[in-house]
Amino acid sequence: MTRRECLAALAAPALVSSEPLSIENDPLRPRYHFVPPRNWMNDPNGLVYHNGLYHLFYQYNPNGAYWGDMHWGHATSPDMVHWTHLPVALAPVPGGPDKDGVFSGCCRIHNGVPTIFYTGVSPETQNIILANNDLTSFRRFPGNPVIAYPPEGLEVTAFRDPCVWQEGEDWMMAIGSGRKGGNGLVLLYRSRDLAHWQYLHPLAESARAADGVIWECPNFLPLRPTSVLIVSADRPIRKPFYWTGRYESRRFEAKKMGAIDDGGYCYAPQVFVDGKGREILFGWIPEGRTVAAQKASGWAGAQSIPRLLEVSSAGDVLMHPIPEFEMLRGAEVGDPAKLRGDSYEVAAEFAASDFGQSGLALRVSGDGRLRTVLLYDARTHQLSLDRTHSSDTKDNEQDVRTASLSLASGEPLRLRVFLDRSIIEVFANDRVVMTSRIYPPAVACVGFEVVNSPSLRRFRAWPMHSA
Ligand code: DQQ
Repeated sequence: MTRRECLAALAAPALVSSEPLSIENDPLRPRYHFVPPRNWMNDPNGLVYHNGLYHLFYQYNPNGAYWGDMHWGHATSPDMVHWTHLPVALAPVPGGPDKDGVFSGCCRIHNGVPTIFYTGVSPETQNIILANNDLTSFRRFPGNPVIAYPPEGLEVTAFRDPCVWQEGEDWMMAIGSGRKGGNGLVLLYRSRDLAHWQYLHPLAESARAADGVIWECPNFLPLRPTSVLIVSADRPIRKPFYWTGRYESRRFEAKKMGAIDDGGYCYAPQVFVDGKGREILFGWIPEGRTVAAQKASGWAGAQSIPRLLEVSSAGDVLMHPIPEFEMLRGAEVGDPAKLRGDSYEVAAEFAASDFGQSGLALRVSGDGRLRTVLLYDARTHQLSLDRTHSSDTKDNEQDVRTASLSLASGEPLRLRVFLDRSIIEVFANDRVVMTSRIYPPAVACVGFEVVNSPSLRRFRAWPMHSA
């Protein structure tokens, strides 16, 4: 090897190898976001903190890296950062109310017993499972399905994804739905004993088809003084939204609407209360490449960095990456010119008053041709994530996504960016989040640049260790 070849080899990431591509050495597979050992994953399910451990269940296809034959995968963690994979928790039971799939749902602790509420597909019905104390064995409730049909007289396009909470002596359940020929809808039920459920009325309903003809995976947080409803709007868009408003006498008066994520790659989020009493959101990060590429890679889907939710006095939902992820930070890099790689966190602050467009370019190729660009335009108040030159192949989704972000007078632009090989998660001023996927050639694209560096006021970065 010549000295030049030797230096080139040292500068390149360790993944340059002649080994055949496998899940273990796949340079696009995230290193610190949760991913199952193999195959397809979508929605987070049954999030719960019990007996000192976090349990993450998830929609899982054990047959391959494509959607279908829905099971619940399972993992546990002491900190929501490091996970231990456990055997598949729930599988469809032939002849049962979930024979065609165990769809999404939640887990609550009822009289000390972890109790799972989920949608069985046969078609869609609501069902209950009781788990043992460490959530490793599961007993189906003999009275399943506890809700066998949508409300009488209501023609719906979906009836799934129960979200359950307690109100005094009553249990409440919100179910994702949509009116046939109409718009997204969340149905509200109540029960005293979990076995018998009475339909009350819609908890919320979309006024326009543009906000989704089906509202999947509702999450309702009956907080005081401001309650939060989150839904994943399906068709014509696929996007999670929130509404904040007042919840009185079991009626929700929605006042303000906002996006949970504007990047296009966070869907079906689920919120739960963690061991510290915090409201935490996990979202499914889908792939942005062809099904053939997913199948070839042997895995598809990741979970977002858990987000800590907060409702501002103005009724906005603020989102922060949980501080636990800071434990993965390596040695700090203070000079942007020295940052390289495919896996890091950046915290950058730009002065708002003296710039037009500012931002960051990630995964830049040696020749500068390939790059993913995050840009804020102070004149249009738009944050944009440009993937049109993220990779060479047209097999990957390539577009520019934008989000509105108005800064108050004197407020700097504060960006927290988490890059994890093919995942980018951007938190801007804690009120806009954009999650995206990119598939650049691994070795070539490890460069980083600041766009309009004179406006940069603070910069810190850390390579991230694998979780
Ligand atoms: N995913 C599940 C459904 C849910 C959808 C099926 C949202 O329960 O509505 O895999 O991604």
